[in-house]
Amino acid sequence: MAIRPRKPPLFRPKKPIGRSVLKEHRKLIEAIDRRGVLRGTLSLGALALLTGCDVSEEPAVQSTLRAVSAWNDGVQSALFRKVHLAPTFSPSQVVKPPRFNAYYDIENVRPVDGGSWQLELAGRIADKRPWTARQIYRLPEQELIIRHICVEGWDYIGQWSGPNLRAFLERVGADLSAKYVYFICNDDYTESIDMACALHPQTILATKYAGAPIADPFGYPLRLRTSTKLGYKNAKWIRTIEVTNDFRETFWSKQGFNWFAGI
Ligand SMILES: Nc1nc2c(c(=O)[nH]1)N[C@H]1C(S)=C(S)[C@@H](COP(=O)(O)O)O[C@H]1N2
Ligand SMILES: [Mo]
Repeated sequence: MAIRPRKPPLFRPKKPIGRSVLKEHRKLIEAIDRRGVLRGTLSLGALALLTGCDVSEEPAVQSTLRAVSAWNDGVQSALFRKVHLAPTFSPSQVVKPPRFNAYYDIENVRPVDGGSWQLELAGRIADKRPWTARQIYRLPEQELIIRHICVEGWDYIGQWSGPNLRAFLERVGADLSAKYVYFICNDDYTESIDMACALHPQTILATKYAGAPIADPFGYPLRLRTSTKLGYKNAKWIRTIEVTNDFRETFWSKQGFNWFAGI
């Protein structure tokens, strides 16, 4: 699928991604190269995604996006099966507060009332009883200190914790052989991930940032944090989780951005 944004470029990069991203992903880049996936223009784009090189220029961001899309989803899935762990960092590197982004400005965030909020479950899940925030916050937590990479060309290291998504899906009797996990959000944003990403050991339903409940702009009471996808796959203010075999376009994929958006 080629990227054809219907509107003028939405993203205006503010800060180039550091060279360290290149170092962190060197092994992965080499692994991909060995299998001959990166060729010609594709290699430039794919490397740009993983390295963040040259994404300080808007045309470069666009070409990166185009290349990401050209990077066949099936190939990406095949690579993923090797289970690459994303690099993790130390607490001293964590940016506080996290850096905000949404398809609207921070002033327009509508906070979710954690007291009345419920997580709804849909699709191929045996136990669809809704969850309160209190119930979710009582589940065992996993902490991830990982880099968030937005296609706008900026990144930051964040410290997220909350229940492991795989453990949660197992607990509610989700069909783990289904293809997709969808997230419908309180702001009517939608995102979905492939099941391999949902089951990845570094994918969590985040409830906390730097040890405290996530603040309103960053997805309170519940958001996704996956270490293997671009920023926009990390749905904030989750209202419904659905497990399904049906592919549906999501908020950004409808606008031409790559649906897979990761490794
Ligand atoms: N519900 C919802 N989730 C969302 C978005 C959004 O607009 N609505 N924006 C996405 C984008 S583009 C990014 S980069 C990250 C930003 O997360 P942060 O504000 O915690 O850094 O959230 C993602 N999740
Ligand atoms: Mo983003």
